[in-house]
Amino acid sequence: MELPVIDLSSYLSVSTDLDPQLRSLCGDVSRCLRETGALLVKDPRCTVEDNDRFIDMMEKYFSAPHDFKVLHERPQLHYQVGVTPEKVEVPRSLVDEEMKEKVKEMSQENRPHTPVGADLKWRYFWRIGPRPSITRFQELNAEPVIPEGFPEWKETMDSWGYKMIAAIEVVAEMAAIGFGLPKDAFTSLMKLGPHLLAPTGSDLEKYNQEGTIFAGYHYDLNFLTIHGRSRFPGLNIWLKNGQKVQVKVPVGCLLIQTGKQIEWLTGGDCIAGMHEVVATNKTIDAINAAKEQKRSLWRVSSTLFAHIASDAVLKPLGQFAESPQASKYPPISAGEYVEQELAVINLKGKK
Ligand SMILES: O=C(O)CCC(=O)C(=O)O
Ligand SMILES: [Fe+2]
Repeated sequence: MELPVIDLSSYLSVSTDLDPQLRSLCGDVSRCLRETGALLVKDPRCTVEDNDRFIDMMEKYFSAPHDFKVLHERPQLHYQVGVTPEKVEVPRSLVDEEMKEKVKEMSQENRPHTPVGADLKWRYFWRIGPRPSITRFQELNAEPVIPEGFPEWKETMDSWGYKMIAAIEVVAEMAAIGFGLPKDAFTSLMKLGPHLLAPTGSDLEKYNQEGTIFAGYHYDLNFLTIHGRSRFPGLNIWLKNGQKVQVKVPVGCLLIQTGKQIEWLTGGDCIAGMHEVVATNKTIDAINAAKEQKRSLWRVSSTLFAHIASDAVLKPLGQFAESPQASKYPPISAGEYVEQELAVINLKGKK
């Protein structure tokens, strides 16, 4: 199945009232998020060159020695800034009994790989956007970590991160309009959110067997996730109907996925998109090509997690408050919700 590509240019160029054509485009955005949990977009402000500059720097970082990278680990801050080494984050599908049962019922062709341990991917978390001056959730809003020897770090991270946030904000506005909510229904809750630029790094020199799991089957706990292109394939996503899709992000496009916080705000109308990252035969082909061209064998993702502000309340908005499923989504502050999820996936409470 091919996901449609939504070009954000026409929405971006309009400052006044939306014409019927743009309203219909907003309807496409909300429908796609509802029916598939994923969306491909083109944002003229996010160029291939920006994405390449970011990936180049992260390849250099991840290929640095282990002892250097662990200097940037902050377990006392729940790993919410700096690096998370491989084998720390536990995929939800390893520990969530209900999820395990659902997986058992899936058909062979759509069934995810079964994780046997923690993820093999590394990760770097870098906050994007201003922090709240007063918050009940200090760890979720901690100051960033800058590795030594990377003078271009802050500028490169911020530049890619702010562009990703800008793209998400447009999608969030269009989705709100498409759902019949006020245009700023989501974006107003995203203000001062603990957004994270969150590239993953998977060492394909060390792990290159087909079927190796870098990120086990899981959903994202945030609002919406956005990924640029990765130089190595491997991301599989599941549509709402249970169909597994190998993601191919066309050049110049960005992939958006629904996280758990949009599921909460829409009372389950949108559900958080399930996904995994594994070495497939296409990943192996890309490894061989990279070897021939003497390119880095680190698979870097250009991922950003957009969040609802920690002190804001997650609850079904507008008409979603009346939906039969609304009681499954009781009001909870986004920060409290995130802390509960972090505890399950092994990122909270480590010192
Ligand atoms: O590495 C990727 O492509 C995506 C990883 C992922 O699912 C995540 O970071 O939550
Ligand atoms: Fe994910």
